[in-house]
Parts: sequence; structure tokens; C-alpha cells
Amino acid sequence: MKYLLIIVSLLIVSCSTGQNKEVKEEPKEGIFPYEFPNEKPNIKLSNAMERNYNDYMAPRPQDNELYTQFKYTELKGFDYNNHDGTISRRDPSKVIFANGKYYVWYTHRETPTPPKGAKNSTDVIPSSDWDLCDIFYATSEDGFTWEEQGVAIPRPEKPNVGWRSVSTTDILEWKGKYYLYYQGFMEASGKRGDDCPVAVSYADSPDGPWTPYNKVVIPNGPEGAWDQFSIHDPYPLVYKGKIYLYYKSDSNGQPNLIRMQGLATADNPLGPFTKHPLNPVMNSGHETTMFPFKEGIAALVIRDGNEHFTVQYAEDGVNFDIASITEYMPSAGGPFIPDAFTDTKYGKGITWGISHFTAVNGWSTNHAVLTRFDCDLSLDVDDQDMKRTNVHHQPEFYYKLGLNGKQKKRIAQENEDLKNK
Ligand code: AAL
Repeated sequence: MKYLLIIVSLLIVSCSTGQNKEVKEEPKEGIFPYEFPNEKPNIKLSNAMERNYNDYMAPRPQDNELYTQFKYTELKGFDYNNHDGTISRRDPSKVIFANGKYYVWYTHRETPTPPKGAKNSTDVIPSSDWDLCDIFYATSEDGFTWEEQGVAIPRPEKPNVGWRSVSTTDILEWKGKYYLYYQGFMEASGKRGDDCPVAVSYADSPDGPWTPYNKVVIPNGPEGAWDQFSIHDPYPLVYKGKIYLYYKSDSNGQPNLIRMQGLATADNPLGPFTKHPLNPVMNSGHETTMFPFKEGIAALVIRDGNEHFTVQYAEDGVNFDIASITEYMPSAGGPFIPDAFTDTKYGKGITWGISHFTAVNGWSTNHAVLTRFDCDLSLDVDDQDMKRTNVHHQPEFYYKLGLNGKQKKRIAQENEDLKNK
């Protein structure tokens, strides 16, 4: 009996230690280990695993400084005329902090009707949501409640650049002065395409007064070039001692528009700007949202192209690679970037900004609203609640993304065809 007990207890011990032993055992050579290695293991890997270690800042998104979710908060302080489409605010600039408060500039439309399309547009009826607009600005103590300060850049007299509409602005601070770059329309957007060059105004203070330079500062490309018709979303940063201005252009024409982004650099905010020989530097995206990050420039790539909904990084500010894949990115994001103009050698990233939602009330009252977004793309913050990968939605959310009439018809036809086969 005594021996039996000893044998049984020996068996129990060896079984339980055996189990632990199995987990702790070194994996056989060439087998990917159970405990996820932070460093690339020295074994033959599949393309997917190679990519996971080579192409991202960390192999887990939770540790990837350029991975984030985005959270949105409705802004206080803006009136939209009961959302009847006669007032719109969209395409915000970066947010800056000056004189003890935050500043943002944006496209402001106040017209007797909502946009009516190019054909029905007149001197007072807008073709698009950014037609017949001026550039307004607002200030805030906390980034949530804003006080509209009124017009910063009004439409200039005809024939000056932007006489039809000034829109989609962004801010630069350079040697103690402020520069607002913006799209300057000379005809209603949509008449031919969304055609415009970029103009600039300057001021000694973010409160203005703004002096229009009244010249095109970033011209369209030559005939046949990808950016021959439009220079959109001008977005200046200070990088490598120069002004790095990113922009988007619509190429390829309707109905197969391709949106890509380019870079123009200058030593003087009023130009001349030199377009980068490798343009376009980004194959995807819509509005431009970049920020200094580590030694390079990071970008939010939204909405259009093969690489939409990615965050990208270019160590040289030119050659961008995918740094993370995410979702629900801010449209027209204008982040608060503390080191946007400091010529930093090690960018710290962003945690919030202002973006927009368009056609908020449907297309008959087409207009946009400004919103706040928060995220964690910052080296100084580690907000694990922003680093989740699993965002849950109720079925209603998905059903809103339902099939359209044409698709339902196609499916009905496919069913019919199958039956009649
Ligand atoms: C935006 C931007 C530019 C376009 C239009 C207004 O989202 O890309 O500004 O011209 O749409």
C-alpha cells in the first residue's frame, strides 16, 4: 500500500510538471513559438510574418506608435441654421495654440440655398458645398467649445485668385508670421472639374488682419501632368529647415478620378515652391493630414485609393510606407501638432484635432459640420483604449450600409437566371 501511494504521487507530480515542461520547452527549431516574440525570430517566416516584423513599428498594434482608433466628440459653439443646408463649415486647418488659446480656420459657406450643382449655380447659389465660401476662424480654451471669430479671408474682388470661392485652408507659422494657404476658385466648382490653384494670405497675428498675396503660389501642373487641373488641400509643415507643403490633386478625370498627393517645398512662404520630382508621393488618400513623427513625416491616408485607411510614414518626408491599417479615420483631419513649425528633429505626434462630417443631413440640405477627433499617435501618450483593434457595432450600423436598388435588382436577376437554367 505504501509503495502504491508513492507510485501514484510520483505519477501525479510527473504528469503536472510534464505539462508545464511542455509549455516551457524550447520550440523545435524552425517552429514559430507560442509566446509571441517582440523581435523577429531567426527562423524562416511566411510573407505575412516577415511583413509583420519588417513593415510595422511593432509586431502588435497595441505597441505600434502609429496605430490608433479614432473617437469623435460633437463640438459646442457652432450654429447651423437647424441644419437646413444654408450654413456649412468644413475642411478645417491644423489647430494651433497661440495667445493662450487654440485656433482653427475653415471653409465657411452661408448662402440662401444649399448647393444646387454646377448647372444650377448662379452668383449667389452655390454649385458645391465649398462654392461661394469664405475662410472663417474660431478659437477655444479646451478644444471642445469654440467661439467663431468671423471671417479671416474673404473672397477677393474679381479677377483676383479666389474671387469665386476661397476654401480648404491651412496654416503655417514661419519666422514669427502666419500664412494661410487656400484653394482659390475662379469658377464654380464642378463646371469642369474641381479645378483651382492655391493662393496665400499673411498676417502678423493669428487674429489677422490678413494681407492677400493675390498671386497663385502653388500652380497647377503643366498640361498632361497628374496635377494639371487642381491643387487641393494645401498643407504646410516646417521640416528640414524648409516649408514642406503637401497637397492633393484629382487626376484621370471623371468618372474614374484618382486622388493622389504631392509635395512642394520652399524656403520662402510666398514661393517659389518646387514640386518634388517623385510626385505624387502618395498613391491614396483624400484630404491631407501629415505631422512630424520621429525623424520623418507621418500621414493619415483616408477614403480613396488602394491604401485608404492607413497611417503611413516617410523617414525622409517623401517615400511613404504603410505603418498601420485602421478605420473610421477623420475626414479632412486638422490635428493639433505642437511641433508643426518648430523644425523638430524628432516629431512627437498627435492626440487630437478637428475634422468634418459631410452631407450630415442628407444631400437635399447638403452641408458639413466640424467635429473633434481624438486618437493616440503620440510618442508622449500611451492610451491603450485607443489601441484596440476590435470596435463593436450594433446590427443597425451595418444595415445602414445596405444594398442599393441597383444591387438588389442584380441579385434578383441572378436568382431568376439560376432558376431558369
Ligand atoms: C474636400 C477637399 C477639397 C476639395 C473639396 C473641398 O474634401 O479635398 O476641398 O476641393 O473636398
